[in-house]
Amino acid sequence: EQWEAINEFDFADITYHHATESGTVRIAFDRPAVRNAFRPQTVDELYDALDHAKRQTDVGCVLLTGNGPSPKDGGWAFCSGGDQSVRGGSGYEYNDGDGSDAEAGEDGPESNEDERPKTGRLHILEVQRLIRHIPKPVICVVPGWAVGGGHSLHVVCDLTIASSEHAQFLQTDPDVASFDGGFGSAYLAKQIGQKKAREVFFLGKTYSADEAAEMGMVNEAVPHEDLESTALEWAETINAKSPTAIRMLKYGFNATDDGMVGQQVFAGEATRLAYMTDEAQEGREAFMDGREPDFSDVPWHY
Ligand code: 1HA
Repeated sequence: EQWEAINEFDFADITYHHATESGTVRIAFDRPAVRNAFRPQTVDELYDALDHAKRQTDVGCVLLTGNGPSPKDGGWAFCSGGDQSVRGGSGYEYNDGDGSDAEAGEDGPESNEDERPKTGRLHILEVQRLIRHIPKPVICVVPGWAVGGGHSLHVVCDLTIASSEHAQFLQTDPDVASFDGGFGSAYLAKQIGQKKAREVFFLGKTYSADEAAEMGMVNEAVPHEDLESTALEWAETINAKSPTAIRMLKYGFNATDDGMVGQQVFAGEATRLAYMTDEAQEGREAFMDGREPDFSDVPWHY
């Protein structure tokens, strides 16, 4: 078995695994009967898993995917976006025991009912930002539908690999009176061009994995049976490279589109590197010793 479950969480809507032979984790939507639509609990769990993966210093890459096929009809999905059955007046709402939470079991949402927000939530955008800022590549592995907010998640990931047979890319946001006016659309336009991105949202056509690769929003379409092994190989290739270089490159790619926050994240990493120099030691030690710092030996590099 190439995957080992990470058991310290009690997830109901996602699964979380560590590769046995490399520093890669696999986070998967696990609601295949609804094409892996996300409800608030799903988003909370996804955030926690990504945040955990972020903190693991032996993890280089994250695979984000969807489990399948559907037990109902055999259909495959990465994610079909927000669960429309729990969408209320101000966002997606926690659902109180009307049957739709039944699969969560005893330790599901009922157990922490008091902590659950009373207002609707749109916090998938926080997950988007985490994917964007996590200091390691996130590879989106698309085994089937990537739709609506699920499509936008693939857009935000660093790389996307898709099943030649089953992956389908579709933007339904305007059909359900929703709109991702951030990364889901504007960043997509950076990937595939303005005209094509407007087509994706305004016409709502369905694109195959090959078409999506041709457009430049998917890196590669591969046979379904090779999808996960190829993704794992990509991750292993990346994991063998310099962690600092990969991190600086990710933040370098982000910076131009992330404004001052992009600069801040990139600069934070530069600060970390600077703290490792003799110069930084001298600055700190001089302060602690109560003397003026002596930087006279430090070269003015050119
Ligand atoms: O835009 C945003 C946001 C923007 C800003 C800030 C936050 C945002 C957060 C979320 C979103 C969005 O995600 S809006 C877009 C929401 N998603 C959709 O509009 C997609 C709706 N689903 C579909 O169009 C289709 O189901 C499909 C293209 C994904 C698959 O079609 P297919 O293969 O024909 O299967 P289908 O029979 O339609 O679906 C299988 C089952 O999954 C159905 O349930 P069943 O009849 O078996 O009981 C279907 O109802 C269910 N299902 C699929 N997608 C969703 C869903 N149930 C709830 N929510 C879904 N999104």
